[in-house]
Amino acid sequence: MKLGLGLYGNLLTTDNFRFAKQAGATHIVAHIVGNFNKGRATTTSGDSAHGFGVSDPEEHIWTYEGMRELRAAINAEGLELEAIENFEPAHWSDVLLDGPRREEQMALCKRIVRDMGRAGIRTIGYNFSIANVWGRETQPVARGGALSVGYHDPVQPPIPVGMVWNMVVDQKRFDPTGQSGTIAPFSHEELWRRFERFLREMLPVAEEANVRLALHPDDPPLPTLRGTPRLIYNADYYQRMLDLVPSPMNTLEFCIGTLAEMNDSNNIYDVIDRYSKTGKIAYVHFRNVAGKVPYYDEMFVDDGDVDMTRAIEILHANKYDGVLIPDHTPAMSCAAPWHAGMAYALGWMRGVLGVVSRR
Ligand SMILES: [Mn+2]
Repeated sequence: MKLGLGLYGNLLTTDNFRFAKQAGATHIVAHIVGNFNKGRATTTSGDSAHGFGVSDPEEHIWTYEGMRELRAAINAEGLELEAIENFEPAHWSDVLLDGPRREEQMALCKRIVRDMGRAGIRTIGYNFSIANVWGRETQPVARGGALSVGYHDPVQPPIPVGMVWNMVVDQKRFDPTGQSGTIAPFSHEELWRRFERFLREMLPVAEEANVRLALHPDDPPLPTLRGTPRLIYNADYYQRMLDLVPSPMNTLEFCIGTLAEMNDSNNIYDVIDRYSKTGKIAYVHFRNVAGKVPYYDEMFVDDGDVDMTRAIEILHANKYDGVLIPDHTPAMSCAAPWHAGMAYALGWMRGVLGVVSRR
């Protein structure tokens, strides 16, 4: 297994590539959407009215040149770019909503996947979600009073028009009060129908480009959020997704934290065992939690409900050979809260990986 670090857009700097290398990582996952791209939030759910901010479909990073430059900058520090994470909501809002610009947006998403292949980036993580991550609050709930995010069953206002994936995709139509209209509820089967259509059109392009589409489960994993259905809120639905359109490029962005938050009948160790045996895990979000929806908090890697050493042992036993990244971590009380949290998680993971890999 390989150790990676996920970096938000504003953190994709030479210093942070060196930080990752110094902490023992060999791979980078670039998460390049949202407020994260603008030097603001790194651990919260963003502003309650505006979510993660305005989605800008024109960012240079989404061009072939932008991707090639990003990969070259990472390679220059002796690291590999493992994946880009998430399409910009403005790239595919009408794919998610089945809106009038769907065809044009599908063409754009296909262009991005083709350009990723040309630039030598082999994986795009994505989350086929209308509401995305929403409703978490930051509190001093992790060990030693470390600030961490959690979900505590908040009241769920409907999503205003002009917002998708917890970002503003249409500033002209967006009204944060929702008085100009909200996204109407629709069925889970309709969401699966949209998702299947997306996969059937995208996977042939992904196969040709040799780029894996890696699906993140819905976080928080509730059946509905803000009145809209969720796709992967029960671990069994990952199998439904793999069976829906079989393809070597139809893969999982396997988020152990989200899977552990699921209030389903599955045991997290069985879930890790079952899916690592399929060979369909593109990469792993390695994160611990306490609780399940609708009440949970994110914890330090060695301090939640999940025995993360056992998680690594299962992955190793099933010959998973991909990348693990820490996902989020609580922020540590010091001058560099995010970096300290990540260095702690990376060091812990590297130690356990070293021991387990000798068995
Ligand atoms: Mn995750």
